[in-house]
Amino acid sequence: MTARRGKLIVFEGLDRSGKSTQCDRLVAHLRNRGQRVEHLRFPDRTTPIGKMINSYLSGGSQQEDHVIHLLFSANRWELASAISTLINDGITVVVDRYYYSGCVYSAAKGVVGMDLEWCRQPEVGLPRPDVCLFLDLSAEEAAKRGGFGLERYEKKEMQDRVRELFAELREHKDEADDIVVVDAGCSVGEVEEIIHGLVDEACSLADRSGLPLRSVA
Ligand code: T5A
Ligand code: NA
Repeated sequence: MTARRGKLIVFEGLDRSGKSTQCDRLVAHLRNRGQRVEHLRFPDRTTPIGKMINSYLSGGSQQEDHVIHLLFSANRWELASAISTLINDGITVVVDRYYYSGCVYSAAKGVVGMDLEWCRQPEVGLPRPDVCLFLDLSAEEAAKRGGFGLERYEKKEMQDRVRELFAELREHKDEADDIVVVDAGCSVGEVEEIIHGLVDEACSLADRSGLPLRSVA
């Protein structure tokens, strides 16, 4: 019998839905259970490309819309083979935002020709998650968790469009199978409990099927 591969678990959702909070908790929980886990986040602001993205998001520099879209995607491709290697070595990878954000935030800008389908193309071939936990929070609940920060996309009009496009992406034939919607409006502990159950289910399904790590199709 070959050793079990690690799993690719992604957190997505609107701003302030609790992605980073729940990522940290899941990583700690899996490590407590003795699993080997790597914690990643996109954008990864530490690489040269990530530094360009950080400067763009914080308003320190401008980028043409197609260019910044491709930089976000390139920032994932920089780590793609490392992610595959970790998973094939039996290490589970938990990721805070992934290509789903990549598609919807760029498409939300309304640039002619940059629709969801166009934005999705550079992501094809990336490691495909075993499960994407979409933390769903109403605009009202999100507003209670504090106002917008200073980063480029933290504006109401943009956020409303992002919300609509996430809903559209969840209907896409490939993403529909991978995305699980989690009600992120309850307490941190309650959301965490729900996530543990969903992660256990997705991981045991992957183990039972013996499916190798797939690619975004
Ligand atoms: N982007 C990203 C692109 O355009 N293209 C891409 O390809 C990618 C990957 C930066 C921006 O880049 C864009 C999207 C973004 O605009 P980021 O750095 O991930 O992305 O964004 P952040 O601003 O760091 O994260 P968010 O604002 O989205 O917040 P989180 O991580 O969802 O929420 P979290 O955990 O920090 O919690 C927010 C607050 O709520 C509280 C927390 O304590 C915190 O104060 N909280 C709760 N309160 C009550 N009940 C709960 N259940 C709570 N859970 C958390
Ligand atoms: Na975050």
